[in-house]
Amino acid sequence: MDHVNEVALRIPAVLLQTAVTDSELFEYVFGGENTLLALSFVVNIALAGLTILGIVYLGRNMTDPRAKMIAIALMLISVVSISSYSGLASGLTLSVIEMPSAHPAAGTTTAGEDGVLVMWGRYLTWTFSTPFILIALGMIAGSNLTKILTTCAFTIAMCVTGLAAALTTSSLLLRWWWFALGSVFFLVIVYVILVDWTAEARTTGTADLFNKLKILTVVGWFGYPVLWALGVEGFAILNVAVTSWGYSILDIITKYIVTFIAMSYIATEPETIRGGVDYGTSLLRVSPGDD
Ligand code: RET
Repeated sequence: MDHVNEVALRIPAVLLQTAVTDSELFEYVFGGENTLLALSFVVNIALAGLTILGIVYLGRNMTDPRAKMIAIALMLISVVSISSYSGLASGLTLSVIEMPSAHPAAGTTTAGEDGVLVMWGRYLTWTFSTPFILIALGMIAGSNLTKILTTCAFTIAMCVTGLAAALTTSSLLLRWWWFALGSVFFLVIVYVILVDWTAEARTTGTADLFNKLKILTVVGWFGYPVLWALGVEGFAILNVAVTSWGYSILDIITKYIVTFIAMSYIATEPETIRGGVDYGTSLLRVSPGDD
């Protein structure tokens, strides 16, 4: 029984490494001393909202189901984003976490607690936003379901390992091990984009658009692991506000700019994008001559 009590007492300590509450974190971000950090969240909430409205406006006359599906995938990127940044701004997906003793940021205090501010909500929500970027890109290239789902699965794996890297406190080596695993998963995605989809887009006739999106995506996406390594989670060369702005700027490029470039092409429903009225139908159509 004593053992059970002991375990029960330890659970909250393990789950809540920190005693800082959501409202204290909210106060820390919006209390006036971290305006830069607060702005990195607020600007993205506004941009995600504007992007959703922009898609609705640009897509108002669309009729083709395939073109619409790409537009919906693009919209979902910003739907996830606005929710993600709301989570960060409210303090819900922020934590103060003590780094392992060998970590360069070990011994730091944040909001009166030992530890660094970890924006773990970012890694969690990329798990949901990045698949929509890849669905849109893969469909624009005219790729097949196998390749699109492969990249989706690998991006989910990459983001979850990034989350694990950020939250691991037991060992510095394990933090970098997670990071290395995530980087390998990332290379699978880069390969599919640069090799398979580039070739497919040429055949489909969307190479012009795809190549623009590809450069923004591949270059932009490489920025994330670099920031992770330079920021508080990694070598702690950049402070939290600069790291956060780094991610926010990368998000602006890889999400909103990519969305508007793609949307302005798709909204005109060119032949290369259209799937026809029956595209993806769930109804088995029987023609009159069949009976
Ligand atoms: C992590 C750490 C583990 C190794 C690698 C990473 C890559 C992250 C990337 C994120 C892209 C996010 C986007 C979000 C848009 O909503 C997880 C930082 C390689 C590429 C595009």
